[in-house]
Formats: sequence, structure tokens, C-alpha cells
Amino acid sequence: MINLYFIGSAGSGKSSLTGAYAGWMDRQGYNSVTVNLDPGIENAPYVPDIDIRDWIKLKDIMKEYNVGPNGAQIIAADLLAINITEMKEVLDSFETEHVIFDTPGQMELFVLRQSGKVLIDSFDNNNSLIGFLYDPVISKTPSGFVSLMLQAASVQVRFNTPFINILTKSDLLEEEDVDMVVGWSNDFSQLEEAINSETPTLRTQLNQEFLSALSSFGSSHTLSPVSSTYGSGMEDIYNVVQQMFYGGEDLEGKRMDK
Ligand SMILES: Nc1nc2c(ncn2[C@@H]2O[C@H](COP(=O)(O)OP(=O)(O)O)[C@@H](O)[C@H]2O)c(=O)[nH]1
Ligand SMILES: [Mg+2]
Repeated sequence: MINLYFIGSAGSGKSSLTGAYAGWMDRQGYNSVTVNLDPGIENAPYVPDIDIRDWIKLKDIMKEYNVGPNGAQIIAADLLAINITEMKEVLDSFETEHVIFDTPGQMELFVLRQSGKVLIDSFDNNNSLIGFLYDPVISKTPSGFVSLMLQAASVQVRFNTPFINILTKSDLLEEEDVDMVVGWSNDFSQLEEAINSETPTLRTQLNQEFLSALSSFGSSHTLSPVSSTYGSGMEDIYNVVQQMFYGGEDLEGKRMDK
């Protein structure tokens, strides 16, 4: 079983991608299970197979602890750990090769508080993979792009699992901007050049040496552009996942097993 976690800043498209990717898998004949870990999700763009809201309700927490919505999010993040065993039991009742986790809206609640790490470890760290989402509007400027690389590196340090980088909502960018951002992700000289012209004062700090050191965290592998709205790029995610876990072996056989 492969556990794929979509992680990224608030609004980067985690929930939409969970729905779009699960839908794509389904149409290909691959079985998957979706898990919503965001107790504050609103207008979920998919129907989760397993839903943290069955255990944790923000409204109840606000009442019980007498806190506002932000405080409730933090308490909810900590309560996540308590419900892992039960969630795991439910998950075990599904027979599937692929589990897709939609993580809480505010990335730091999952990444920095203890329960996110506890959850990934208890759901089998050896078969886990993080899909780190790059928001296109932030990625479009060199300084925004490097900031996201730094975030990705911190996620990588925290969870220490294989990593794929995804440029979401690619339909919001001009094609040439998608090419430019993808270019930065696989050629640091292009990125360095862009940084130099945007913020010359950062040229000494953000040099190629620094950028390639960042890449050793696995945070700068080529970005895969996707659009959940148009369903594009889903196959690329699937292929990268297969590549990582099965060395690219064709999974037609596995599909037939289902
Ligand atoms: N144009 C476009 N908008 C998207 C796409 N994916 C998500 N969005 C929008 O971006 C906003 C945030 O998406 P959401 O999936 O809720 O992000 P999350 O907070 O990371 O879960 C919503 O308004 C979505 O409709 C996409 O591929 N294209
Ligand atoms: Mg969401």
C-alpha cells in the first residue's frame, strides 16, 4: 500500500488535487482510498472515503475548549494523534494499493505539530510519499519560488520520506510561465539568473551552490505541472509514484489483479 500525502500552503490546491487525482485513478481502473485529515474543510471538492470530521468537529472543540476557530484548528491538529488507531482500522477494511491523504488547510498544523509525524509514521513510513504542492501564483516570482523550495526542504527534513514536487493550478499560468517555473526547478543557473534580475541584493546568498544544496533535500526535483480543474498532469504524478516505488515497472499486471 502506498500512502501519498498532499502537503502545501493554505489554498495551494491539496483538496482539489486529492479529488482530481482520485477521480483520474478511478477512471484508469486503479483503486484508491481518499482520507480527509482537515477538520476545517469546507465545500470539499470530493467525497472522502475516510473523514477526520467523523472523529473531530471544529464546532464541538470551540464549545468544549471555549476557543475561536484558529484555536480550535490547533487543538484539532493535536487531537488527530488520538484518533489514528481508529482511522487505521477503518483504512484496513479497504483493499487498496493507493491511499491519498488530504492534509489540513494550514500546512504548519500538520508539518510542525507532533501529530502529523506520528500519523505518517503509524500509517507506515516506509510506504509513504509526500506530494509537495507549489502554488502557481507564488512560484511565478523567483523569490516566491525559492521560499517554496525552503518550505519543501523543511517538510522533507521533518518527515524524511520520498518527495515529489507538483506545480498546481497550472491553468492559471501562461504556458511560457509554466515552462519558466519548471525550468527553474531543473536548472539552477536559470533560477540564479532570475533571482539576480529580481533581487540583485540576494545574489550572493542565493547562489547556485546554495540552491543545489537545497536540492539535496529532494526539494528541487523537477516540478510536475497539474491542473485539477482540467484534470491535466495526473498521469505524471502516477508515473513518478510508480517510478519511486516500483522502479518504473509497468503496473498493467497489478491492475489486472484488482
Ligand atoms: N484554476 C484552478 N483553480 C484551482 C485548481 N485547484 C484548486 N483551485 C482553486 O484553488 C482554491 C483552493 O483549493 P483547495 O483545493 O481548497 O486548496 P487547499 O487549501 O490546499 O486544500 C479553490 O478555490 C479551488 O477551486 C486548479 O487546478 N485550477
Ligand atoms: Mg483543503
